[in-house]
Amino acid sequence: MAERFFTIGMAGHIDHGKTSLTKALTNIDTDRLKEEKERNISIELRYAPLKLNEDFEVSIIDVPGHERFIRQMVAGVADINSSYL
Ligand SMILES: Nc1nc2c(ncn2[C@@H]2O[C@H](COP(=O)(O)OP(=O)(O)OP(=O)(O)O)[C@@H](O)[C@H]2O)c(=O)[nH]1
Ligand SMILES: [Mg+2]
Repeated sequence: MAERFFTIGMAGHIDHGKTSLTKALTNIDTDRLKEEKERNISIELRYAPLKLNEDFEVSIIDVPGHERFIRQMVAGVADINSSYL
């Protein structure tokens, strides 16, 4: 089991490549809904694990950027520990 865990909140402006960056890092497509595919937009928050080595794991939270889905965005980022900021 890894000894160090980090969380990355992939939050930001709509269409700025959050989901693309998540996919590039983890090979996980966090836009899985049919509507997300059709509109090329994130609607739900999703998690993508990234195990870097035996001791070091990252959990990426990819959240929507469109203001209409701000509740999903807040739900995703609200629990991120900000004490290191
Ligand atoms: N040219 C260019 N296009 C990019 C880049 N990153 C993403 N895109 C394109 O921009 C579009 C939106 O990318 P997404 O990764 O879905 O953007 P997002 O920030 O997750 O969008 P929302 O979750 O809807 O806020 C897609 O068509 C991507 O192919 C980049 O670095 N360069
Ligand atoms: Mg997205």
